[in-house]
Amino acid sequence: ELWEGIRSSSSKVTRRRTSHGVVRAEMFGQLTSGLESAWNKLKGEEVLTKENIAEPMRDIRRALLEADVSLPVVRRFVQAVSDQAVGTGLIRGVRPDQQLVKIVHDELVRLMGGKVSDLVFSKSKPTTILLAGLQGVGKTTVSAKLALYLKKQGKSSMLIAGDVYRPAAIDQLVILGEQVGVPVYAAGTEIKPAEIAQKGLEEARKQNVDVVIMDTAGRLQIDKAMMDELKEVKRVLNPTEVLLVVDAMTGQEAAALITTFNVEIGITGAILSKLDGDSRGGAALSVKEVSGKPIKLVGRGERMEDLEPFYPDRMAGRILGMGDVLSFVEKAQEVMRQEDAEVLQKKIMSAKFDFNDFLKQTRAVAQMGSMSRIIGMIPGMGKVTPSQIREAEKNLKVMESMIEAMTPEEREKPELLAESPAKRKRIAQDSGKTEQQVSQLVAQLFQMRARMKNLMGMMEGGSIPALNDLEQALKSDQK
Ligand SMILES: Nc1nc2c(ncn2[C@@H]2O[C@H](COP(=O)(O)OP(=O)(O)OP(=O)(O)O)[C@@H](O)[C@H]2O)c(=O)[nH]1
Ligand SMILES: [Mg+2]
Repeated sequence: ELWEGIRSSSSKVTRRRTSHGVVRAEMFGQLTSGLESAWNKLKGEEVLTKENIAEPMRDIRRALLEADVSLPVVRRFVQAVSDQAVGTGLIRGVRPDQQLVKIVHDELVRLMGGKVSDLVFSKSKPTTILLAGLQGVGKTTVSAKLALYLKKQGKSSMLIAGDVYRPAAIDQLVILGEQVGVPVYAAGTEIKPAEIAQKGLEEARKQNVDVVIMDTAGRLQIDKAMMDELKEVKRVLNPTEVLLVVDAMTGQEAAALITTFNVEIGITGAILSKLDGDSRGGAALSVKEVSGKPIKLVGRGERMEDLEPFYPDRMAGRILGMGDVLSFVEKAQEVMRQEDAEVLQKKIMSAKFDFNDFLKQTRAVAQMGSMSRIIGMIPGMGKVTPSQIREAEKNLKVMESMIEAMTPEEREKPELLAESPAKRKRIAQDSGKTEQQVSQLVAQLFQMRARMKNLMGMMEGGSIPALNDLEQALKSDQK
């Protein structure tokens, strides 16, 4: 049964929580220090190698597993980090341990979904948000927090009290609603949640609020009754967002829970609560990778203000706790990128391929042996017939004779030929070829230039004016 695993683990969670009691460790403290030992092992190393990262990678693996990140996620993560560590050269001026910090950071960001995943708002009012989750995870608190969060963004909202199993739950929401100055729609406990949703929605439309947030009842474990109720509410509310509130302390179980809820009722994302508590990081790191659903918001305390978007990069930064190293490596990377760009620029400049280069190339080809040998070495070129090869070799000779008829200046500046039909005519006469053949050769050279630019990923505009004339000439030649 799909829920079995989660059922058995929820008791584990309770145990864990009671054993930790009220002691609140620094968020991710253990993970941070676990990772630290990885960098420390690289101090004094000159480069990153397969051998010298083995030990640090074991530390990273252990730190993640101890933080309760799910095993397949840890495996993929460690693999990705090792591949990059030995696959990418060291950034100049950056120590191997610093570079590894950066690689781990970037991979953590990717693991957590990369960018922040914003709440979605519907085009027509009201946007509806359905909150679900197990008992005590913080749904009711999050409802009010979210209303306040939206209020700060200038959006009005209304809370709907959908927990009909405890009158105290309704009171709790009413009190919190008052606290944040947001209306609460409550209809008592005698009516079905789906009906409450319906009526609440009507009321919200009447009051023209921007967002409706519905709180629902939590259960100790997932059960059919809960899922059926949520499905029913979902059908009526047609929510823009279905957010599952999960307790950060439950580690990778949170990710499994999100997967189950998503399969059962379909959710749009998660809210990770109690991240200020004794959370070891497993939930934050596993959710996206395991469930495919993003964490949209995080709760970081009991106050109404303690709700914020989930920023993967900030979270990774907090986990590593090495902001200075990260910004240093980023600066070094930026310098490298600039230098690379300059080198690339120069390459493109030098790809001012002229007829001398053209000749050099054709002669190099001749030196390497006959065309047939070379073509034979190119994969997929096996079907070229001997007569086609002879044809190609003949073409090369034709080209050579035309280039030989050019003045040194014309060879260096093919534009001169592109612009001047008279010059092309002279070359044709001197080399004993037709004007069309000369035009074709010139066009070919410009095509090669363009292709080179293309190859270097630089096709930024820059059409060659002279080429237009040449194209005209080619057309009239052909006539
Ligand atoms: N430290 C901390 N406590 C939180 C956070 N969010 C909620 N809580 C506390 O967790 C407890 C349960 O919160 P509720 O909002 O009542 O949880 P719930 O999911 O509505 O619970 P049920 O309705 O009983 O299922 C309360 O004491 C909250 O103050 C958080 O981000 N950090
Ligand atoms: Mg509640």
